Amino acid sequence: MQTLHGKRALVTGASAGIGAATARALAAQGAKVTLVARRKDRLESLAKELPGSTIAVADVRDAAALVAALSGQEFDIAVANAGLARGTTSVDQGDPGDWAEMVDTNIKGVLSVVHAVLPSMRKKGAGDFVVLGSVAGREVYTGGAVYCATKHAVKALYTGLRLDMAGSGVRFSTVDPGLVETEFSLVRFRGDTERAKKVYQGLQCLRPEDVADAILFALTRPPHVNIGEIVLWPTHQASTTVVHRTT
Ligand code: 8X3
Repeated sequence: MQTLHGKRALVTGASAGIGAATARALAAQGAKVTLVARRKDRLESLAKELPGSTIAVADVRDAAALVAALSGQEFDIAVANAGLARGTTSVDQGDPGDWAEMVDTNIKGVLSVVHAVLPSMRKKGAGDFVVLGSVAGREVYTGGAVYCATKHAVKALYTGLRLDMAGSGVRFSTVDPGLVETEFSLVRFRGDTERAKKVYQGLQCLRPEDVADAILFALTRPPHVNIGEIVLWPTHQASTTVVHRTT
């Protein structure tokens, strides 16, 4: 097992959910974490908890802004976590604004991290690049066409990065969770708490910490081992549409 002590890590979408849990897990292992998100107040309060961490307020949809916010920093680890879903309407009735937000955040957001960190990792001949995929990148469900398309794209980017960077010394991983209880559904349903609650009702979902734990597993393998793909489900979720609920 590799130690993360003193490693410089970047986590996007660090203000909540899987991103915040990952930042905590990395910091607990001694990494110095740069927390990236749009919500400065949330980043500041998390940074207070995590010794050695710094914040970079940026929207991952803007690659130039992310590079500027990181002001020439180099990283050993990057976790491209920022992502979101909007709505579950049939694709023919979808809102182009929602599509743009999902495509720009979920796909371009990963590319922004690529742009900001990979050149220096390649130069160094080492690094860990983790993308947050989803089981939605492996299946498509009714009402999820565009979100699922973005997560399929994330999987394609992960595969393409491995191919393009073969021999570089950089390891690539995709961590693809099923239902995780976070603000994800609240964001998807634009603050409709009742609707968001129903997604998780009667099911012991994954916790953000479970996903952070999977990321940590990949990052702490010996240098010759690249954990490529981790898919994790709640025990009572068999597919994106088959979920056993107790109520
Ligand atoms: C989130 C999982 O099944 O809600 O990426 O799309 S799902």
